[in-house]
Amino acid sequence: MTVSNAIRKKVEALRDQIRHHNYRYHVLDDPEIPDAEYDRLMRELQTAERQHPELISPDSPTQRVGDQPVEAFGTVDHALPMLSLDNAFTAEELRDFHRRVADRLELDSGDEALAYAAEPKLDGAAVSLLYVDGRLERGATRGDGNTGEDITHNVRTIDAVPLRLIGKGYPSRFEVRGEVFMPKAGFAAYNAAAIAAGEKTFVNPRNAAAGSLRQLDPKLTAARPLDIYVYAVGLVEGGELPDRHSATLDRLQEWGFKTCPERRVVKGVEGCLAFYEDLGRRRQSLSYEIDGVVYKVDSLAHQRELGFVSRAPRWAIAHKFPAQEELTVVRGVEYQVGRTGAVTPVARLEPVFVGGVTVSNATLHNIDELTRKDVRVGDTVIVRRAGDVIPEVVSVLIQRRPKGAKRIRLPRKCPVCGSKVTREKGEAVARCTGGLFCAAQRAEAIKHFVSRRAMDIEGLGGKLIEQLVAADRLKTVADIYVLTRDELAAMERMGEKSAENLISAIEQSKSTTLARFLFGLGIREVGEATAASLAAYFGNLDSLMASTEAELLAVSDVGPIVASRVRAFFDERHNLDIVGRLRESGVNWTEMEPQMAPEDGPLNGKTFVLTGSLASMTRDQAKQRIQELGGKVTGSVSKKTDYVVYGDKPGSKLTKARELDVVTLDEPHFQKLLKTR
Ligand code: D41
Repeated sequence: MTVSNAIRKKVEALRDQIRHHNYRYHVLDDPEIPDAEYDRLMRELQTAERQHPELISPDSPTQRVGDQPVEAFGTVDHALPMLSLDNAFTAEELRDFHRRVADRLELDSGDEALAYAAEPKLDGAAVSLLYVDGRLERGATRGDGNTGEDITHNVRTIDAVPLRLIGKGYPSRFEVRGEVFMPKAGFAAYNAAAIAAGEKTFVNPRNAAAGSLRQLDPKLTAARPLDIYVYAVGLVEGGELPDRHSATLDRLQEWGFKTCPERRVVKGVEGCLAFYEDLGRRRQSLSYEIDGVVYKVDSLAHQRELGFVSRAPRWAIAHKFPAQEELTVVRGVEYQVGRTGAVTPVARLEPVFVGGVTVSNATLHNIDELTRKDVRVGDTVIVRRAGDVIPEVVSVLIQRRPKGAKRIRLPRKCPVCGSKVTREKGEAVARCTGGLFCAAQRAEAIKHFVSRRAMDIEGLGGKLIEQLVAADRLKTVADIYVLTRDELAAMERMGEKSAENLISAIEQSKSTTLARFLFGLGIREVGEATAASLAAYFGNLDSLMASTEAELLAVSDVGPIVASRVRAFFDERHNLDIVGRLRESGVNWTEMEPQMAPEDGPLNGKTFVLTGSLASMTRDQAKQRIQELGGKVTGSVSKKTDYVVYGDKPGSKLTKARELDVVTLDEPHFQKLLKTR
């Protein structure tokens, strides 16, 4: 039975529609229709193809994961070799590169007019995609640059790889090159699922991308969250491409390929350096991992004139960021005891320069992590320090493990106070049961109390607190207010002057707010936002201390766990003593009208997170404005966050917000929100 022309036409029209929406979604990042509508179109096409299997063609949008597993990878000879890139690690090396380029082109080396195409250097796997008459014919890995592996069955499963090009004017046969990568969010989700399933995790997104492409069964690749940005063309037959690299990428984008949205054309070496600085600052907030910037002489005529040496073009260079991962050796594993008694394993390392600083300690997070990674003394490990996050041990190089290296176990007793260490069922965290008997917990509790967002006592630093705790001068936070000038001046590295300054800082801290005071007490589960809610709701400390769990539950932001923690804290005689002594010492705040009734501001029920610095107000001012309007400000982004407000140099919170699809507001939009409400 032959299929009528009408059906044939209808199926083709559906495919064109779907390709168009793929393009809007993947390439332009600007979908026209909701996902549900897209799904409906896909189902309609699937149904039609099921009824008329003879209409199925490999470039149909339904045919991404149709392929059977392959037995082995075929090899592919690259018609034009896939070149490698030279590296520059410093601005000086980049200037040398520019000078060489200018000299060869017989331009003035001070010439700042030379245009470079600048783009992030993605940390993924390089691939080549061959298109014949607009259809994906073959995908290959880079391999050694001359010969790669045939991974057609796998690249087809990547949604962002067009199976059929759109638009007009593409060459009849040409090869597009790019980087397949796993975005940070997908990488984290993949690893979390792998841990939960007891499977192997990927050490970094590059291995994740490369490993995913080297699957014999395309279904496995299809389940990996892969993406691609294309950055070059190889062989081109039966058509012409523009005479500039940047314009070529623009054309590729029109035909349905994704190119990196961060790419720019810059002028001269200074333009390159400015791009590098800017991207370096924003690196953390990008949704994918990059390890530097690539600059390419934009003019193809110039590229031809420059040619290449051995395997690398003379017209391009990779300018690397400082490595975020390095190898080093574990000298020992120790346990740190935090404010709440949490016992955290910390690796003491052979010092190593990573992410721009020298690192000699790295967290192992908790016992489960330590067990899973099986870190042992003497092991060679990968340490990672990304942005301003705490350095961590990523993994062990098992093959370099010295003989006889022993497994590390959770201590049964607290290394600081000797109390029992326990671990509750289902909890990853082990805790010292010593409470305020434990000097570590005491010192941490005091550090928290004096910290900037709590009582804000400048000059009472961590080292000094530890000394004072060890000397038994500080047993609880209440002892801070009986410290004397002479006593302080006698401590190590303290002079008369600094002792005096500290005494006056302590004096000044007495005038505070109830919210800061509550936060400073370090009640478990009571962070800054909860402390502020409690303070606003009750208005004064006595009502709060007298409240029942049921009353506490009426406070926005307070659930059963928080309510029981708060109640338990104030049921403890010892804590009441401390609070009483603090008040007697003169710690005070202005009592407020209790709100009691649920707040009703225009931002009522909305949760905000702030990141980066705003130009028009301080963070505290922003926070106050939000709270005045009934909103809440918390410290970390979760699915419950309504808005992330970002200013200059935002941190990883912005990345997180984008990953979780939380609404982000820049300063003008934030201002607007404050005003229109
Ligand atoms: O983002 C990348 N990893 C990237 C790699 C990029 N943006 N551009 C690249 N350009 C080239 C040339 C200049 C040779 C076309 C590259 C690579 N090569 C490359 N990737 C792996 C080896 C070389």
